[in-house]
Amino acid sequence: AIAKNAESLKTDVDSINAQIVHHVETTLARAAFNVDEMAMYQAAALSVRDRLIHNWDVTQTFHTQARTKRVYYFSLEYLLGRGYDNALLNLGVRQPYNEGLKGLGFNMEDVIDVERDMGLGNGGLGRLAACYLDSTSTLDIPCWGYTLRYSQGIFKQIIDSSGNQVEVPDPWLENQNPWEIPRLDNAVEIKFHGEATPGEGGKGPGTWTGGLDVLAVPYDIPVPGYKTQTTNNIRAWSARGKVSFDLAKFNAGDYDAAVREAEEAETITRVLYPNENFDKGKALRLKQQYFWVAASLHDICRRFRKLRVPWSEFPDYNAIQLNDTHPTLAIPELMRILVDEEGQPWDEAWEIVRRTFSYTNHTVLSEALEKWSVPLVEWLLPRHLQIIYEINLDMLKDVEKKWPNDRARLARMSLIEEGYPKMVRMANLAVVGSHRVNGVAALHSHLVQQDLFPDFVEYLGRDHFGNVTNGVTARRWLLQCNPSLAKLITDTLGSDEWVVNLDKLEGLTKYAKDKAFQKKWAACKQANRERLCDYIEATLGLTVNRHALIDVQVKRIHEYKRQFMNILGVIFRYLQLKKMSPADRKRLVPRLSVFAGKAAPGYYIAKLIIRLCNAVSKTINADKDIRESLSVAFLPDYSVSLAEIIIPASDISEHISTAGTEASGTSNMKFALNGGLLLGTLDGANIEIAEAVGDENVFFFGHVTPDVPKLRRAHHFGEVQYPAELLEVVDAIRSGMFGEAGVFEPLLGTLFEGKDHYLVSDDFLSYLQAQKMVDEAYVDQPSWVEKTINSTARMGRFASDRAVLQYAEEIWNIEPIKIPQDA
Ligand code: 26Q
Repeated sequence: AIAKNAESLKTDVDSINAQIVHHVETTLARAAFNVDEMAMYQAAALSVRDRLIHNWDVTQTFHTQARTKRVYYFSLEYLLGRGYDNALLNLGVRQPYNEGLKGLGFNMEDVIDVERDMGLGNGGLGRLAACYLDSTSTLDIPCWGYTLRYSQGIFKQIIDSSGNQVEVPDPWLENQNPWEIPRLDNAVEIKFHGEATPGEGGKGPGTWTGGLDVLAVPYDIPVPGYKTQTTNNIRAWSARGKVSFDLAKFNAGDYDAAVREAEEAETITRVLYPNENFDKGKALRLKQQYFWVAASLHDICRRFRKLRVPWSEFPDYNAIQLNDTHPTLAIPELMRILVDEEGQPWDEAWEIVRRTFSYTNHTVLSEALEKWSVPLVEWLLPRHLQIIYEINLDMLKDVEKKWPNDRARLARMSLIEEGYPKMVRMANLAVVGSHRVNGVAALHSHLVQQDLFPDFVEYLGRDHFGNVTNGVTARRWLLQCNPSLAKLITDTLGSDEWVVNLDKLEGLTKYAKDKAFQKKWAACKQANRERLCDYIEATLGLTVNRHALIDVQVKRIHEYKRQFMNILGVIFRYLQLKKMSPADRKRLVPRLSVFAGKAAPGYYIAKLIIRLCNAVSKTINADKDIRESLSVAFLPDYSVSLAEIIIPASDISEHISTAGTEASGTSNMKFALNGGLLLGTLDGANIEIAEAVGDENVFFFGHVTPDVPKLRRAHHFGEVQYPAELLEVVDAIRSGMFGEAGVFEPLLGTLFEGKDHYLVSDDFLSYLQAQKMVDEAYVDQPSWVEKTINSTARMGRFASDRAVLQYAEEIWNIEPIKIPQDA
């Protein structure tokens, strides 16, 4: 039995103080007079860690003893952000910690603020994984995340004096991370390279010998649920060399080389690849992927063997969700374990594999679809290539039987793309190796079936494909980031049940027209606005109009997301303002345009977009005539914790991707949940958000998905008219109004000469009109506030709890299981 009444678990203020002081004096070995905010944060976090570890232990012991099915969420990214405030809220101890810290002479907000983000992800996909783990714990669904423990997470973004992005490393582990538990005794050996022989007739057990060995060391990150003891786990693998075993080298006196080889092994988990939605085919990335899935499957199979049941029951105990194609090598790896190591017949192994895996697609952009060259796979993983060939042969024979003599079809469906070199198509492998494929919003899932995998829909049937619209956790994205609004909602509804049942927000609609309520609602927004303005002043030294409408676009910088169109629109507004009389200017709604986001370090055009935003903000913010009416802020180093400041402050947020390009978007959900209205295209989850909150509460513009091919063709054939408004803006840039004009020519070039792949010129007028409608709607404040209340009230279906329950029922076949009080 685990001691439940231990001193370290008591939650009265005095006990909490004693726990913190204990960690200051022992774990940190500090004298009480030598405690700064960082030390206080660390000691407080360590006391929270003690509670998490207790709950983790109870949870894992219970799940193991109950022999329950577990879900494994394989994701190369978990963008967790900060852990401290989140853990306090989920554990229900924020209040006593607040008082405890006060008693020790510290302010809660300041202590929270010294924590570094856990930035083990790029953007949407990584943050989605973090929200889903929060939901599985909250819903009492047994789940483990598997990922890599990168020494360097997403880079820190600095903006230099010319407005360019500069990347600096993020050594997030420098200050010790209280949220991870090293499990040095659970290390796993992973091999690469070596020699492989196929099994008899292709399907018999094959062999794989030799090759470089690397150690995978697991670090466990506990994930607390909200007001439940269930604490799921994220297991993050770290690569370690095996220096002590290389006796041959030692005996040859080559100590240096032995150490160097071990060091080299550690490069596998050195750094997170900073590309989002772009595949560059680097060998080290493939090494990361195999290292990760091999270690994770080894772990899962070790746990399964202890159950002592036949392998055919593997899918009854294990569901594995593939977060995009990044973990697709898990499919041939599990085949290898079953066939080569466990002696299972091929066809039965294949059945087990397909029942175990399911695959979530996050993009239809062709440049993001993962392909690995056959020679590279053969060099790194010779046995896996043989297995992939065998899977392919089986599938193609089957397809040939169904559609005889259809060579074009075989070529399209093959797991191997012909060419020099041949390439392995990871998405095709993920589709055939899973029992279910889903997209992440209704439109996206439709495009996945219609454009990406139409042949597989015919081959595997419609039921092989489905949709699970993304969701976000209301714990972090309302309760934690917007405490004033959360309190108003709880007070108004008379209960905080909305935190775990977001549909309860619907109860706010009946106050949407209530003047007194509107006033309180607007006061929350104003306080959040001021908080963001303070932040802007502190980081950029820029003073802004604190009553301006705050218009936000924060996300990774990408051409398809069209931050370029936004900044062109800002320039247009500036030119209009310059033409007005001061009196006319005064009558307009003042604006603050906020940008933030990182560009992949090698993405030249995205970096130019950042530079243009900064150049435009420099000119506009320096213009005294305009200052009250318009200002522009590019906030450096966008992160989860910065999002927590920006999102609650926003009046309008922009989700303006070319129709059919953004799979879902998830920040759109966070903004609408926090009483911000969307300005967007008919893309991704925007469409479903409008369905939920009402068309009258969303500002839509632009062409729709079916228009896109013919518009692109028109550009190709030079049959386009550029609107005068756009040309005026382009001329302004070329005139040098925003500094050295030549710099931006390559960016401007993307609009012309048969390109404009993302249709900025086609949507620009419609975009400006939508912006005009925003200005007009904002003037009528009561009606605006009513819109924002209704928007929040109807966002219930975008809870990650709903999404996770849908996965559990439709894909994982798993049910919640509550930990009994006396466990
Ligand atoms: C692939 C190969 C090599 C190197 C890197 C990558 C790579 C890395 C990250 C490819 C894609 C990603 C991340 C993609 C991503 O974040 N997609 C977003 O996923 C969100 C959650 O579903 C959606 O809401 C967004 O629409 C989608 O863009």
